[in-house]
Amino acid sequence: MDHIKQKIIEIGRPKAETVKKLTKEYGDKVIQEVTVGQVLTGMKGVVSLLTCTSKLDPEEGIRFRGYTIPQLQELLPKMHQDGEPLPEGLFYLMLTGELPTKDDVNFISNQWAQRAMGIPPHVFDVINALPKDAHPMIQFNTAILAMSTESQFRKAYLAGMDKKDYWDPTYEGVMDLIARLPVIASYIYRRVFHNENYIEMDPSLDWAGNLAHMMGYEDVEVKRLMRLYMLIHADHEGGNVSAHATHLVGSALSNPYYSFSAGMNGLAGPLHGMANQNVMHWINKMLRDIGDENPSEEQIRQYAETTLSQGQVIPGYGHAVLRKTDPRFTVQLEFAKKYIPDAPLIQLVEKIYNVVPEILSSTGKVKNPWPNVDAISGSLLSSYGITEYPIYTVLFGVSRALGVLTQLIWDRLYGLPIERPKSQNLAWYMSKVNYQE
Ligand code: NMX
Ligand code: MLT
Repeated sequence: MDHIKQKIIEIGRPKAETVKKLTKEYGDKVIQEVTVGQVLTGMKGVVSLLTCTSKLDPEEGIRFRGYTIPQLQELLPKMHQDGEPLPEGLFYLMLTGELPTKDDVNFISNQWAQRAMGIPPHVFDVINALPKDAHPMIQFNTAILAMSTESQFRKAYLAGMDKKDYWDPTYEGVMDLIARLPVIASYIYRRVFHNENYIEMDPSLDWAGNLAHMMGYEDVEVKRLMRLYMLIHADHEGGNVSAHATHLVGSALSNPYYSFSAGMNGLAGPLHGMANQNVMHWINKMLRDIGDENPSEEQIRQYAETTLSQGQVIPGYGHAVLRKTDPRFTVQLEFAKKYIPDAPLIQLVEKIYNVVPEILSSTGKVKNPWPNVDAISGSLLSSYGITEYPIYTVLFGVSRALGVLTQLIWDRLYGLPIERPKSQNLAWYMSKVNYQE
């Protein structure tokens, strides 16, 4: 057994005991009241999940196991001192709760490079059977499901396994899956956008660097951007659609592939991960409609108001939890200012940032008028030549695997049962508040 699995046992077993005792001894303790409004607006603020990998503060943004993104940029091991942290280190942190050494990160990099080689040929056959113009998220998710033939969990479960060991084949599946996602994502990218001109992986490279390499980008800055992108999209506590869907499906003891696939179906929604592609459509339509590559703030204001008047959302703005500018937006803007300060798309993103929050606030209903992670990620990728917008949500998904699949391992360590909230019909809610039609 390798040292990471050893560590998981050391940390996980006492925590599982704590969960058991909390359930048994404090199971009846009331922690919160739930309002009708919360139920009818997507369960916002209802505390009902156990997730330790990261926590989202509405004012501050995300902390991964207590660390902000700027702190991770300081503390996690890097490929180059002046570069971005390796996402392998964030995976280790989310999994164990401890900061990794460079050796830990190298160990994970090597594991993922080895495991990436093992994708069975039928997975590529399945992708190739889809039309090339099928959205990359359809291709990505189909490949994830096709890989589930490899599930160690299923085999171990059928062979008979003690509940307390569920985490082990889950961990093996998660490691295989994360290792293989960059190969799948870049295969789809090269299939759809680069004439099936595939690029072999370079086992000497790190996980995110390899993704850039296999997509066809050798530039050092693109590799740095990819490491940053993979870092910041990895996790957003447990209640976002992709994390919650992965957890829910996983609670039926569905294997990591089925569970992650559920999460990716959610990520493909325009209110979640697909917003990064839609931001670029919104920007391009604005430039076309205005007929100027360099619109004024007043022109942007008018265009944004038209979007709202047509009953549409402004993609990249708003959030279900955040009430300030997303730190994931800020860190990408800082990256852009460091490396490509004159990029026209980034300047446009800043102009939009100057205008849109005020317009959204003036509606009186938008709870958070500030930009989220998606308001800039596509413009940054585009500025480096990755202009094929439909691949953006796939890249988000590759990164999101790190968080939601670590959460799944912890679900198994904690021994969490099947999730099954109670639903009621409309008459029940009406009777609760004596509502008469
Ligand atoms: N543009 C226009 N209207 C908005 C926006 C926006 N960006 N954000 C919220 N609203 C509206 C929302 O549609 C709702 O309208 P109505 O009452 O008519 O149904 C009202 O404001 C209240 O919504 P909130 O409570 O502020 O937001 P909610 O928690 O329901 O939704 C989002 C959160 C993120 C789904 C929403 O802000 C949105 O649709 N944003 C645009 C899409 C987007 O950028 N999604 C990506 C989120 C991050 N991610 O990667 O997942
Ligand atoms: C995410 O990264 O999952 C999004 O910001 C959505 C969320 O947190 O609800």
